[in-house]
Formats: sequence, structure tokens, C-alpha cells
Amino acid sequence: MMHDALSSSAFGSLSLGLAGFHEWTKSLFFFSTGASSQATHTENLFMYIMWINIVSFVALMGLIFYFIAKYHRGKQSENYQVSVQHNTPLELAWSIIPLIIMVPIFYYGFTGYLDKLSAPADAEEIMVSGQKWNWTFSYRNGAQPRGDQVMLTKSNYPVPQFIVPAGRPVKLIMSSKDVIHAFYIPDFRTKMDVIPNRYTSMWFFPQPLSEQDKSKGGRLHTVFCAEYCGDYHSEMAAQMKVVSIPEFEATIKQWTDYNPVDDLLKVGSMVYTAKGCNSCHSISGDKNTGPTWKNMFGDTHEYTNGESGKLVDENWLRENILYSQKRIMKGYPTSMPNYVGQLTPLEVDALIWYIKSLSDKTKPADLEGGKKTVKQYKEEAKSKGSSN
Ligand code: HEC
Ligand SMILES: [Cu+2]
Repeated sequence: MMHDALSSSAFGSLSLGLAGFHEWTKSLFFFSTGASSQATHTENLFMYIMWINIVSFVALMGLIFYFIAKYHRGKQSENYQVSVQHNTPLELAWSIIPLIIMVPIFYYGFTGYLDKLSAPADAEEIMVSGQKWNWTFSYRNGAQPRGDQVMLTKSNYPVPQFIVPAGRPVKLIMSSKDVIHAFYIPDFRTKMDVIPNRYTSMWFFPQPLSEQDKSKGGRLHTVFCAEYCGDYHSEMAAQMKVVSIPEFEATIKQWTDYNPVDDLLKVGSMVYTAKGCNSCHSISGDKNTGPTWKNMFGDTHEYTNGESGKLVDENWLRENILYSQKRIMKGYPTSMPNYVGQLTPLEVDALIWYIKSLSDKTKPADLEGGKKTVKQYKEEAKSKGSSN
């Protein structure tokens, strides 16, 4: 009895000390606490490999210096020892001991990987699409993020914010529209390639919200693209917000449509990121894959089919957004997709107002129509007998 109590308390404080030490060393390598349930698995495996490295480095360097001291030629006569041919115990030892040390890396690496691949059946599925240089998201009810634009970096490159439910498994089904990207959530210690013409998936279990998270309305995590994909690769990011399940449900319901009190200009700026136009068009004047939207309205465009001096007005915008492939601007690639069937009439109108507002040629009075709210727009559309 006494012996038991003694040994278990000694062991208890030893393991507590070890656990504390483990947490402390972990904090030297990870700049945030792992915010998904599988993060700990990755962290522990990382630390295991780290300790193997540290111990073998010290052992190896120690042996090198020991051998230098012990076997250096010095004043000895040239009485070399003949090279040893075999030493079976030694050879067995250097095969078996590393094997025992390495097998856990394989075992935990492989089971952890399999676990990250196979999501629970009740996981919340979110479609993720990568393209140069933006992420777009779509929920099970067809909703797309409608949040405000988020600026993560100092440049003028807004990134989307999307939401995931806290305490419910989340599965991302991912694909790329162009080159290989990778969806990387450092706080979750998880990353997966996003590949054209194929779906890859990953899942995670966002940790429940703390009281502090709740007071802030959710917890934010940053997502990066982790596969070099061109000029604006470093701007290809997203912000993930972990929210409560009721808030998640309410928000994706709201995101299936635009807020009735928002005006068309605001909707246009949301469509710009939600539909990924921002991945090819800047609003700052910088040239990207496509022409900047700054001062596009009222400008004239030249096309590879010989059409030239075409004035960019509302109708021209509408036609060339919906049927982009009909004509290609000189000096640009053919990569803009046709958007017919992809955008609602409301979204097209809102985009046109938004592009119009970005031009110096537009006078404030010309923008009155863009101040119409979504509600007014829909009522007008109804009275004209067309659906939105
Ligand atoms: C994959 C890159 C890409 C995406 C995404 C993209 N565009 Fe483009 N866009 C281009 C390129 C390249 C051009 C110039 C070549 C051309 O005329 O198609 C262009 C041209 C345009 C033009 C000028 C068309 C003309 O003929 O004068 C407009 C307007 C435009 N895009 C609007 C949009 C809108 C709105 C979206 C989002 C709904 C969007 N683009 C998404 C690449 C893109
Ligand atoms: Cu990328």
C-alpha cells in the first residue's frame, strides 16, 4: 500500500514535470496553440522527431570529439590497427535500435494521415476552390461567404472570410481551377494539396469556443496557400472564423442571399471577392492576370479579334462579363471564364455599379442608381415582371 502510494506520487510528479516540460518545449516551436482536436497528434509527432534529432546530434558530436581525442595519431608510432571486418553485435545494434526509434514515426505518421483523410460521416462539408490567387467557398445550401472584405496584408489585396462551426467536424472538399495550390491552416497543423481536375479533402474538428472567443463573436484563424503558385502566391490567403453551431446555421442561411438593406455598390464589392474576380482583377490600378478595374469604366478597349476603340459602358461590361470568351483584350491571356449562368442578374448589375464607381470618369451623381438597396432592386424587378 505504502509502496504503491509512494511510487505513484513520485511517478505522478515526474510525469507532470515531463508534461510541463513537453508543453514548454512545444511552445518554442509552435507560435499558437493547436486549435483543432488533431493538432496535438501532429505536435507530438513533431516533438518526437525533434528530440531524436537533438539526442542524435549530441551523441554524434560527442562521439566525434571523443574519437578525435582517443584515436588521434599524436606521438604514437605508426602502428595502425588492421581494419575490423565484422562485428555482428554492433551491426545488429545499429540496425535494431534505430528501427525501434523510427517505427513509431511511420506508425503515428501514417495513422495520423489516414485519420486526417477519412472524415466522420456527420461532418459539415464545405467546397473549397483555389485559383490564382484566391480561395472561394461554398456551403451545403449553396451559400457563399458574404462577409466584409478582410485585409490581412499591407497590400491592397482583400481576402475572403469564411466560417466553420465550433465543436462539429468539418470536411473540406477541395479542387483547383488552374495550378496546384495547398490549403494550409497553421493553427490546426494541417495542410492539403489542392489540385486541378481532382478532388482532395481534409477534415478537422475545431476546438469549442472559449468564453473569451464567444465575447469576440468567434475565433479567427489564418489560412495560407502553401504551394508556390505565381506572382501573388503570398497574398493567396483566407480568414477562417470559428463560430457557434447556431450562428453557423443562421449565417449560411443568410449568405444564400444578400442583405436586403445593402446597396448595389456594396453587393458589387462583395461579389468581387465572393466570386473570385479579385484573383485576377485589382481595384488599385495594378495590372494582374486581367486588367485592373480602376478607371476601366469609360475607357476604350482593344481586342485580339481586331475590334478596337470600344467604349466600356454598362452594356459592354455586361456582355463581356457574361460572355468573356467572345472577345479577348489585347495583351491579356484568355483565362477569364464565361460567367453566364454563374451570376444572378442582381450580381451582374451590382458588379457593373461597383466597376463604375471605381472610375475617375464617373461623377458622384452618376452613382445614384448604385445606392438602390437589394430590397428596392428586387421590388422593381418584380414589378417589371422578371425575377431577380
Ligand atoms: C482567371 C482570371 C479571371 C477571373 C477570375 C476574372 N477575370 Fe475578368 N478578365 C480576365 C482577363 C485575363 C481579362 C482580359 C482578357 C479578356 O478580355 O477576356 C479580363 C477582362 C475582364 C473585363 C473586360 C472585358 C472586356 O472585354 O473589355 C471585365 C469587365 C472583367 N474581366 C470582369 C470580371 C468579373 C466581373 C469577374 C468576376 C465575376 C472576372 N472578371 C473574373 C481574367 C479574369
Ligand atoms: Cu496558391
